[in-house]
Amino acid sequence: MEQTMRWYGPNDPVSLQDIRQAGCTGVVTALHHIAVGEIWSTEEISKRKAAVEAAGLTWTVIESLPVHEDIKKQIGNYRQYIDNYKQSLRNVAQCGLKVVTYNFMPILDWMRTDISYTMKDGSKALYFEKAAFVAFDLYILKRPGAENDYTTEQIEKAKQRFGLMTDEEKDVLYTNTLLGLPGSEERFTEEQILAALKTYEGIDAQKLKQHLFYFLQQVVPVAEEMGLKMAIHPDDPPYPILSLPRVVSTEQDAQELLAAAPSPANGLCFCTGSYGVRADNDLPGMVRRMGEHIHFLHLRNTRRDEEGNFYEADHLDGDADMYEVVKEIVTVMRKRNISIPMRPDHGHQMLDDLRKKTYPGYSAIGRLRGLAELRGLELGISRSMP
Ligand code: DNO
Repeated sequence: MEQTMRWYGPNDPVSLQDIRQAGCTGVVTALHHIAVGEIWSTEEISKRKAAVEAAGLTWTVIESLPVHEDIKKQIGNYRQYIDNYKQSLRNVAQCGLKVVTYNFMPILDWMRTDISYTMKDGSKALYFEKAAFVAFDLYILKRPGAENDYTTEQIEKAKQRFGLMTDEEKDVLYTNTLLGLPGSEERFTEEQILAALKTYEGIDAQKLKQHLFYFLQQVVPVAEEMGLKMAIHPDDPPYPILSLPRVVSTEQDAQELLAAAPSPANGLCFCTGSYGVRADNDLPGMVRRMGEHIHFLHLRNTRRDEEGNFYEADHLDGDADMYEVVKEIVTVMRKRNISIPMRPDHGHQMLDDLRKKTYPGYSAIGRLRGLAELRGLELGISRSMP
């Protein structure tokens, strides 16, 4: 696998040099300063590329080229935004980039309730706690109709959980859920998110899928012509939240979207952490069956329980059998005769990271640990495979 780390750009407290010292040959990054929907110009892309290359690293994978909300809803200026997207694709290809990561999650990107969940060894992890999330939905956001989405037992647990929270904890929960994560492009107040949710009324999973397929049918031919690979990131967590449909959560979802615009350019960002939260996703089997279309890998592990809580475990220790997953990846790479770009997704805050402020999940040492373990795993597997 081609080893990379995500770099948020010049303001990222983790420097390009740190990333190089971790053993990466490249970074994945995005032009976060360009508003969603606007065209990425070749000047801006080249500037970022030069900065990366000056540090002795390469930039071939974009994460993310975000999809405007109007495209997901097919309202307003969505045709214009699709044209802009196509132009951005042409521009990034012209600058020599190869893979474009994006997602199709409505309004919000990934979601956690706690970004400093203390592990037994004192390191901090990201955590999704169901009762806290339900409490947020029912008692902080006060989303109309929210109670219909949960069982009586879940509501009871959330009520108890909320009753025990201090005001400060409530604030932190709100920040984590709606503001904290860099994946989300937008910053919401309660009123804004309620208004945004309203704009999805009438858009169910089937409709959102149609919109995704239409988008793919529009942009994939351009990507193919330009020699680019599109890589859709799955939903995180992989199920509907706040009544919003989510349509990239299972193997069937992935198979359908690949079939909707058949092309070598239409592919996946295979994120073991996101798909792996569902017990019904067979990760090694997914790599075996869809390996041709995996253009980018996020390797990370989670540990889930029956209540729907999950925390981000060490990379080799969680519900995903990382040995089996990497074995399948090595097989796919041999068959395709390529090295797929990979990043150790997220990492614990540990050692000196604990005294630093980095983007949640993107500490230097935690990711370095994940990367080192994954690199060793791959080497061991490929050396022992005939
Ligand atoms: C979280 C990330 C996601 C991802 C986007 C891709 O750590 O994996 O935010 O970048 O969903 O579009």
